This record gives sequence, structure tokens and C-alpha cells, in this order.
Amino acid sequence: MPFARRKRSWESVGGRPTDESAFVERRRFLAALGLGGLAASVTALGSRRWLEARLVHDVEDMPALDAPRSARWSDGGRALTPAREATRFPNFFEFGADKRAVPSRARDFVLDPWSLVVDGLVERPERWSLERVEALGLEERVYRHRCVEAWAMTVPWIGLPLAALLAAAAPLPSARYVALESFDPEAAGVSTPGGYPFPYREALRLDEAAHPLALLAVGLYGRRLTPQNGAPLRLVLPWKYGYKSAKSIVRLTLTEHEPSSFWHDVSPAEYGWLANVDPAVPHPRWSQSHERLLGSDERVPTRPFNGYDMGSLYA
Ligand SMILES: Nc1nc2c(c(=O)[nH]1)N[C@H]1C(S)=C(S)[C@@H](COP(=O)(O)O)O[C@H]1N2
Ligand SMILES: [Mo]
Repeated sequence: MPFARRKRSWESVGGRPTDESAFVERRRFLAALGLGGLAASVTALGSRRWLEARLVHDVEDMPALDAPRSARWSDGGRALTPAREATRFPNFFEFGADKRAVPSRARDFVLDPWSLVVDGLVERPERWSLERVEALGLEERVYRHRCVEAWAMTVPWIGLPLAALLAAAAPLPSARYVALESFDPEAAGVSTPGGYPFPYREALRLDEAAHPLALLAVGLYGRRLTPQNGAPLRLVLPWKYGYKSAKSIVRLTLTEHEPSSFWHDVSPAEYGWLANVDPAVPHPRWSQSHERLLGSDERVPTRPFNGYDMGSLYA
């Protein structure tokens, strides 16, 4: 569908447009130099600032991806988080517990070939290519994100409703849950922190998964997802704590019984299975009443369901 390319408010942030071939070329060049995992020693050389930009992919390093703005969710109700902030401190435990180190550790991570297996209690179990998933129809939506660690951001995602993929798969009447699985780090050669039940898994009730807010994202800030933000495809569930939004998903399985959830399995008293944002229920180690906006010193009150109207979903 053709549409006019509008200049977006966040396009001034970081502004160095590169096209896809430049992106690929730069990766080859850096791979040839063997710079993939050298962030630490580079710091020791004292040229950190110069090299940092080359050791991390920010959105402007990614191929452009354009999609029409959603009529319904084009405004997150807050100032957009600068793109650089949204890409530099990602939780992505497969690449370690230190958020600041994740972007450089994930820099050369590409799931290629990638496919999404949709199976379990569906009429049409299938292996989907990214192209076919995207053909279901991409749009841009600005969502607020609330991490359980009490920080928040507002991000323009590009993606499609999870409901569209579910409809194509046609859940059987016995299906009650959707289980989502991230890539297998061991098979991908990623060495993870010990003692965690990887691959990362998340799960939703089928009615939650079919809610129009539930998004499968392939891009952010007008670009393809950076590796650290969950390329090539991730979940975005703005009314839930961020840990429900599994990254780099490779499998979606419809089930009858409640599937496991990574952080809930690790520590059920600290991380609920439903994980709806709720300022009234503190985490055992901190209050959830307020949140810090990434890229600013501002602290704002947290709202139930992160301020989204979930109607009768939890009535
Ligand atoms: N596979 C995987 N997905 C994940 C995580 C993770 O560690 N592994 N962390 C979650 C948490 S806690 C948050 S806050 C968000 C962060 O996503 P971001 O890249 O948009 O900041 O990803 C979520 N999805
Ligand atoms: Mo999080």
C-alpha cells in the first residue's frame, strides 16, 4: 500500500541515515577486523567514545522500514524516548545481566535464516517466513513500556497485531493459552549467564493474546529492530511489565494448559505470571508506585495497566 513518507519527530535524533547495503558492508568490515566482542579491551585502550559507535548498532545503523501510522495508537501520551536511550540499556538476559553490555555483546547477532513456527492447538500449523508475517500488514504504533525495574520509555514500534497471526493459524476450541519461545542461545552459540532456564519463554491467555494492543514488532523508530531490541521479531505488550514482551521469538504454540514464563519460573514471588502493571502491588524489593523515564531525570506515577484501558479483559 503506497503512502506518503512523513518526517517523524524522532528522525532528528541521532540522524545519520544509512541504507541496507551500507549496513551490511559495515558489518563485513567490522567482522573482518574481528571487533565483535572486544568492547572491554577497547575501553582499556581509552578510545571508548570513538569505538563505541562501531561496537553497537543503534537504530540509524539498521535498514529503514516504513509503515503507516496506526489511526488508534499513534500517540503514546508522552514524549518519545530518544532512540539512543531505547537501544542502549536493553534487558536481554541471553546476552548477560548487565544492560549496558548487552548492545555490544548482541551486536553481531543475526538469526538468519529465521522462521517462526506456529503449532500446537491450531487448524493450520505452519512455519512462517518473516516476509509472510509482514505481509499480514505492518503499522507504526507508539506505546509506553514499563519495566518491572521501575523504568519506562515511549517507543514508536512497527509491527502487526498478534491477533492477525492467530487468526491465520485458526486456534482450535481447546486452545486456551499462547506460549512464546525465544531463540535457543545454546544452538546459536550465545553463552548465557549460568543457572537460567533458557530458551526464554513467555505466555499469555488466548484472550490476552488476541487483544488488539498485543503487537508483534519487527521495527522501531522507522528502522528494523536492532539485535539488542529483539530482532527480527518480538512481542510488545504495553499493559504488562516488560519481561512479558519476549524478544527474538522463534516459536508460538497454542496450548490447553498454562505454559511457563521465564521470570515467573525463576522467582515466582517477585515476578507474577500475569504481570499486569500495577502501582499498588510493590515488588518485594522496591515500590512500583513510580517510574523513571529513560533519557530524563523525570519520575512519574505508574498507572494500572500502564494507563491502557483493558476493558473487561480482567473483569
Ligand atoms: N528473550 C528475552 N526477551 C526479553 C528479555 C530477555 O531477557 N530475553 N527481557 C525482557 C525485559 S525485562 C524487558 S524490560 C524488555 C526490554 O525490551 P527493550 O529492548 O524494548 O528494552 O524485554 C523483555 N524481553
Ligand atoms: Mo524488564
